[in-house]
Amino acid sequence: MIIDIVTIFPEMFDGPMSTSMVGLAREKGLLDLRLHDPRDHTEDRHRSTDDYPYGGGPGMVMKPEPVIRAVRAVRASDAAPATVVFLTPGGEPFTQRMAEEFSRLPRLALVCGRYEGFDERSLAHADREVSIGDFVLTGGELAAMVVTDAVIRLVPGVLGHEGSALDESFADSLLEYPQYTRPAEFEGARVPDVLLSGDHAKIAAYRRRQAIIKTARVRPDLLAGADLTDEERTLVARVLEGSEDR
Ligand code: 6GU
Repeated sequence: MIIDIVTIFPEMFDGPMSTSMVGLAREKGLLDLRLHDPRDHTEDRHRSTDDYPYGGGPGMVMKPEPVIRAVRAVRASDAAPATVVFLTPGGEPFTQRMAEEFSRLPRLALVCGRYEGFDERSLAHADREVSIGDFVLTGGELAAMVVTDAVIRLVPGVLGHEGSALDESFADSLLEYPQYTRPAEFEGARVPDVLLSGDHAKIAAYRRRQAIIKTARVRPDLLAGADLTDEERTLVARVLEGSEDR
């Protein structure tokens, strides 16, 4: 998969995109990461990429020409057709479902805004506008790294164990069940006996119950999309009214 990143701070990507899973995906040739600097598409002496907002107000706005020229250059290169995503707090929320969709693309271009945002006319060149959450970052660069990480781990061959991308948080609109590793007892806290039992059906039932309890406590909003039995709905109701302990 090709991921293009359009950013005026390409050096921000050096460490995070060379480490761990993303770094490994690049070494394996499963990710071709290409950085593009809008500054290379400026013509003035100061190579400026931002300017004051028309109508006044705080901060600076990304000038349209350098951004659009960089996006055009990405679209024009014939390696593969690119889906162009502008990263902005005003975009649609990034989700696991969107990560799965992006992971099936041959080429994804992530365009990072800085300052107070993009000139509205730049956004006409976007296939999608995406935000990574309800908070404001100083720029889209960290969001681009978040999206790259979430997407690349879903590309076949990147994770060692293919199942680990499936049986996890959000796969079934549930948070993940609690995990334990050795030692079996740590500072007085024991790993639940069922996990040491070797009874796989019992373990699966225990994990599903724990995932439902955790989701009901922390993210009850997710349960609207979960496929629950009547018995599981009763469990949710008991957690929400506070009568379910464990
Ligand atoms: Cl994509 N960009 C910025 N600047 N802030 C954000 C964001 C993106 N997503 C959440 N906050």
